[in-house]
Amino acid sequence: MIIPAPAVLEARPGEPVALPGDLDCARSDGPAESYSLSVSADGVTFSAADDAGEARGRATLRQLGETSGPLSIQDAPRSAWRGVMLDVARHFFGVDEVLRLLDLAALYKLNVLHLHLTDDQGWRIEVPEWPRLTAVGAETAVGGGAGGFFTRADYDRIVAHAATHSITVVPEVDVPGHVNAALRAYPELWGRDAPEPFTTWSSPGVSLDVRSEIVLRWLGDVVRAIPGEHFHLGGDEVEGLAHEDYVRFMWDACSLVLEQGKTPIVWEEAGVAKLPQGTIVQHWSDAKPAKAAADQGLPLIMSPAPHTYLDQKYDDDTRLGLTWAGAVDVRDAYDWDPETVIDGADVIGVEAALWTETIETRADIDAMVFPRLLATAEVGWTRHRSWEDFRTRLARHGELLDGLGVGFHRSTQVEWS
Ligand code: TNX
Repeated sequence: MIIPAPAVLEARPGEPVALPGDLDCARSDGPAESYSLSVSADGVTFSAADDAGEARGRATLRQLGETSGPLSIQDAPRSAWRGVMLDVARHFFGVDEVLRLLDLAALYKLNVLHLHLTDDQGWRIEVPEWPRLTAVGAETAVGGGAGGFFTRADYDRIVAHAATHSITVVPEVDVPGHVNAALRAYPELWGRDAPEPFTTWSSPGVSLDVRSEIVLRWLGDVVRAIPGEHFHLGGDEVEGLAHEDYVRFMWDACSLVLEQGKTPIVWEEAGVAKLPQGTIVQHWSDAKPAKAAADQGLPLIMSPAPHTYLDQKYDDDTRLGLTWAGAVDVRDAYDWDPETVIDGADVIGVEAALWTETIETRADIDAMVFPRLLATAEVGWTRHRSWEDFRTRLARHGELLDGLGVGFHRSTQVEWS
């Protein structure tokens, strides 16, 4: 039997065959991230096109457990971008929490961790030339908590651990809005007195003074200080800037990132601006600017809130989370097609997003991320999908997640075993 494996596997029936934990992997031809796995009474063979394919194959083996029935899998992802975003700005989560999330994301073959590193409520990454960003900007969080930040060594540890799973880390520094923490540290970035700390939900609507020459110099230092192939510039929910200033700034900021040899990413709002080719746009809520980006020929990452926002409640009884995008239960997270959301878009993949206005602890993360992230992972991994089939497979993954100490949400849409 040849099966393209789903992201969420079930063991196949048949005579059990032991799966060695330290199976060697050969290199073979095939698309990026592809692998082949064959299990029969004669033994187990495993090959992959590249390191990432080997990592995806090992994820499959881990899901299968110690034994399996006979199977022959030839597997490759549908989408090149399969991400999860963690907002460490509203509430800070340290290196251990991030490494744990990476391990869990890898088990379901995700390949991108997007860290939302800055927002009104906190600045979470060290920038050597601008020390007050962390000395002052990191000391706040939603609810008045202690805040915190990643040193460069911390960030390097995250990137190195992600690399062991062939996962790419994408840093986001949100500009020109969502910058209250940065303005407290360096009020010259808006040319007024330092604002009061902002520690509730939503946003005070402050913005950089994008006409000031200091701003692009500052941004250049920030982009240079954070390693990575990509740099996410935010660009969402900007208030108090003239349209012409906003669009010119987004062009300039994307160009600056490109000049540093990195790929710029922006939230969909920036699609109203003319953006340099090479920029990636992330859809989350409003089809109109996303479509404007697609019409410029720019590729899209799909994070539509009603399907991928992990900070939205599952249903009326969910203790945590927001409700502005409506309830997002497991079926909502699974039963949608990224290619039909924005007409004519070049969709490079999907990303689920955990905003953390209401999220404070590991238990909170677990309850909101799992099991919905498994649904997004499968949407990104394969076109061969059926909700009924998924919910049956997912039921058995409850045991796997339990065994890993993941306090997932027992959605009533799944008959957990
Ligand atoms: C909208 S999604 C935001 C975030 C909030 C989130 C809450 C996006 C680009 N902006 O700042 O945290 O809603 O659901």
